[in-house]
Amino acid sequence: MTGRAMDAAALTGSVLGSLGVQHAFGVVGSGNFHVTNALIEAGARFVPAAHEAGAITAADAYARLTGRVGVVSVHQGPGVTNALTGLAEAAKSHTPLLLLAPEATNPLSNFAIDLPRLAESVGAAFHRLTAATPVEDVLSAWQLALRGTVVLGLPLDVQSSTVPLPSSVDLPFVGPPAMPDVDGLVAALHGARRPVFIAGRGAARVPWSRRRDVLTELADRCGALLATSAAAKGLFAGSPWNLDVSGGFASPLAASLIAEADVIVAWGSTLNMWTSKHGKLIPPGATVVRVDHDPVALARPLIAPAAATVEVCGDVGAVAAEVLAALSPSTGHWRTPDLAARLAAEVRWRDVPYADESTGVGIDPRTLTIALDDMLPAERVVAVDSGNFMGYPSMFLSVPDAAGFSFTQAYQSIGLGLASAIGASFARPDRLVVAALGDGGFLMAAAELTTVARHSLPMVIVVYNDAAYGAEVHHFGSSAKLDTVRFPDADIASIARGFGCAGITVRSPADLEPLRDWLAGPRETAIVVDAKISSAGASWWLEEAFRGH
Ligand SMILES: Cc1ncc(C[n+]2csc(CCOP(=O)(O)OP(=O)(O)O)c2C)c(N)n1
Ligand SMILES: [Mg+2]
Repeated sequence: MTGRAMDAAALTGSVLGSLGVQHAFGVVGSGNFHVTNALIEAGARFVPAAHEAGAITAADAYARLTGRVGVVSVHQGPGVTNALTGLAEAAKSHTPLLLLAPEATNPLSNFAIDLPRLAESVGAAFHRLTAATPVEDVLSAWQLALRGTVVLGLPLDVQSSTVPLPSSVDLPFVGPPAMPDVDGLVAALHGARRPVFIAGRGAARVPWSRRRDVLTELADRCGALLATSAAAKGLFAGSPWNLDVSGGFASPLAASLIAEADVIVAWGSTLNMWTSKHGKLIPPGATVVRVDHDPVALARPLIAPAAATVEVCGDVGAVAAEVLAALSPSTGHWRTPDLAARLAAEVRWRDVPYADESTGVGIDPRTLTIALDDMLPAERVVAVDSGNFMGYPSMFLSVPDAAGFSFTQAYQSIGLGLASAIGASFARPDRLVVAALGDGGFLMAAAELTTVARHSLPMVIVVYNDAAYGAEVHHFGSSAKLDTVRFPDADIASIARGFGCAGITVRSPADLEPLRDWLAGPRETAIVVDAKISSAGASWWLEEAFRGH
């Protein structure tokens, strides 16, 4: 910051720049023109998106994968409301995210909306820039954003007012939380014969490597098997005791082992209906311990009755380290050589035998995904949209670690996957980003191919194309009138080429050869794989989810 006075818009951008913002995503209009330019001047790279929905979801994924606050800059009124679905997803995922939202505070303005209530309605915090204390306002919003999703209202009149620069700023000091009582957890693990750890979003937050290490060590100490929620997929990748995802995406062996647990410790996971398979993976005789830094998460009732429950409110890594120090090694556990061999042979979905339903016109999505798993480099980030197809990439593609998976599914919106992959590309330029989308979700967000092409993002975009809103087709069944959810086939490869990406059509594994060529380099543009899939029936995880509703 230089000079002794500047307008509040420039000051806002400058303060954010000095906080170390490296990337900001958005769509520029008159209301955020100055603040965005000030951010750029302060050193941030601005990524213009085609639509605010894309901008905010890219920032959300960027934040999840880097641990930095995702910064989004939009125009007032429609710019903000266009970002609303992504804002809800971020808020429900507790993503550290700051939405710079210009405000027309004159109620007679055609742009006027009730921004505080709008933010509140989707679970985001709200803070407003004032002319009196602009630096404190930005810093307070930033502090809030380090812990969750925040809308920073930037009233247009405040933005243009000249504000003095303060010589110093006082902010409250937030100390580390006190260590909770871990005796109940130590006792549960001490007596456990078949413990299972299920790590969720709270454990997989960046920086997750220390949490992963201490959880793995603690699991070794007490002989626990390791699993994650879908959102935390990859956290225990490489461990011979990794069961991968718990819940509807669990392989038969993983599900049967979790259902045999006598102690389940949920680390930063609420064990919601997805992770617990509607409670079926919580054995009635088990003790369930939930460890979470968020008291609100712990206050949620457990989805199924358990023999005993313990709640520990504290940082997952710190609690695990405390328990590790207190727990003596266990003798009676289920980590036998026999189980290790079974896990190595059967726990991955791709090793479970199936009857290939490829028809020549459409490829079996399992066959497609296994072929992709073989072809794509291991160092990858997989971003998955929502829909009937979503289990295939989540279950049949492996990822190297928790930074290898971007799962924007807390609000169950379709259409977020492509933007999530865009954010991942900026977060992890060192990895190949793979977007896995349904045709419906792709077409909802296809405008963001402009962003992909504009930034020459070398990603692989796989569209599981069944020419339908497959989830809805399967939800209502063949007896229903389904004209509203079935469509003529769209030539998505041509659409992709129109945006300047490469596009290929795939009906059999042999059709993937151009992808192999593309992977060999130089990967100058993204490649879109329009995979025409055979889809005789609903995916088994979805059938189960529908039964559960
Ligand atoms: C924004 C939004 N609109 C509508 C829905 C309802 N919905 C859930 S799944 C789905 C179909 C998705 O179709 P597609 O992306 O092709 O995936 P598929 O189910 O066919 O695999 C729809 C419309 C939703 N979840 N989100
Ligand atoms: Mg579809």
